[in-house]
Amino acid sequence: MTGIDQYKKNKRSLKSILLAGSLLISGLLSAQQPKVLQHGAHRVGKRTDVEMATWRGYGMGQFIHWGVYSLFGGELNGNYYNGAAEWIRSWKDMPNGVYDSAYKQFNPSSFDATQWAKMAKQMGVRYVTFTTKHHDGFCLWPSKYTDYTIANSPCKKDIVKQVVDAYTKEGIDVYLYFSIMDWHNPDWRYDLKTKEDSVAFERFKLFTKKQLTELLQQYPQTKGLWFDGTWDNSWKKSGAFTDTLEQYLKTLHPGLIIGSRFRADEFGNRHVDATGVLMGDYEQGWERKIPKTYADVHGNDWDCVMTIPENGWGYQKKWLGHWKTTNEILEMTAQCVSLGGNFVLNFGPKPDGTFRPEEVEIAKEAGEWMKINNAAIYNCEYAGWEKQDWGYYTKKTNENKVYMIVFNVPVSRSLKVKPSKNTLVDKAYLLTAPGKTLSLEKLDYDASFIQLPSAQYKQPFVIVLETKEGGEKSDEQKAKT
Ligand code: FHN
Repeated sequence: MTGIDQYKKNKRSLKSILLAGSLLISGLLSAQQPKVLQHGAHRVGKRTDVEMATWRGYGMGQFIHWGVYSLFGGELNGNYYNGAAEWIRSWKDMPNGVYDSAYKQFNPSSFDATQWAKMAKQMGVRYVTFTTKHHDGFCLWPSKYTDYTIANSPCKKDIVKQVVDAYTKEGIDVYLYFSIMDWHNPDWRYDLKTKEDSVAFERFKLFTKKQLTELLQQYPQTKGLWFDGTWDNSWKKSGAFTDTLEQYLKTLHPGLIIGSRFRADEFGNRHVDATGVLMGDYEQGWERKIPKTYADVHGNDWDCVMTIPENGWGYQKKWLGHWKTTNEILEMTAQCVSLGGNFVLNFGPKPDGTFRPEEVEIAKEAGEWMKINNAAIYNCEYAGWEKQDWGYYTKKTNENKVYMIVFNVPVSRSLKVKPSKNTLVDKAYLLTAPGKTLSLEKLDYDASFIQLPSAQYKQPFVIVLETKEGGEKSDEQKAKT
């Protein structure tokens, strides 16, 4: 290489270093100066009011999907729909008009909202989310703004009112599910590509506002709205409207809780705005999945909604494949609460208004467990302790109590307990035997073993750890090898 070549090479590398440096600096600067959004999140961090504190403490909830789709139960002419049964209207084999006139057969002769609410109460759920209108657009309340409602079915009863009243009477808080996407309304658009689309969608937005206002005015006990069907471009292009509407609904109904599925910002971002802040009172993206670690929830409130079969929210005549056992459901509940979230289990009542026997059984078994162990689920939060293989820690909010919800007993019966920094375990005992202290065998770093009494552990169980502040942490003693 000549001296000139060497000089050019050095110049080139200097240039690329300078370019990389300036890109880095401008990147850092723009990261420090978030975009100013007009319709982004209006709060950073969790809500601190009493309504949200109640929501946070629920632990376990129930979801109910019920509507015209239940009549089909995922079946059309002997074929089973290979997808969620409540989507059957969109099945290519569904003849035009068949679904939309099926409501004329919706007559749930055995529907008894009080029985539903009592089953939920016995199961131990503390809130319910009920489908007032799913994607098919059929309203389970007699809405003034469309004819496609329960009032025009042979049922005629205001189902939403009955559910709201019955659950409220049992002390279970009610949240109303509402699909923005509405396959029945001619003004609904997936996207806004023409002037005509925009004009129709303006009408649709007004219709939506009126229906939501109607729901909140007719069912004032409602604690929150659970939105769905907000993923299409038409809604994403309506960021300003979603923002104004959310604020309007909250003014109408102070304390109202709305998750992150509702809003879009002015750039069409959903859930999280262009600056990375959650839009909504809690993260609503955990559908049929649970975060693995606390870091995954980004400091937000959240809940997980889960089906009993693998997929399918509305009634399915046949549950194909695996469906969850009560112990799996309890484990998911424990996992969610241990990561600071609520767990919500879905039920899909039959067209006659009764639940399938599997659902009744799960509600009963889960309730029996919750009756004994609910202290580890209600008003509990992330404990901040290192997860161990035996199960999940939950911490009672504002108390010095940590619960171990044990699902896997090792053959040694030794359960490792490793508290968070500056926390010591004062006392350990089984939730069912508070008078009998379990001894803690100290390990040579800041952990202990609890040796379980010899017994057959057939069900998940709870150990209470009374804690106190203190204890300097030492690093795990590693042998020098
Ligand atoms: O498409 C719906 C589905 O049918 C069901 O209602 C679930 C419940 O979370 N939400 C939608 C998919 O995200």
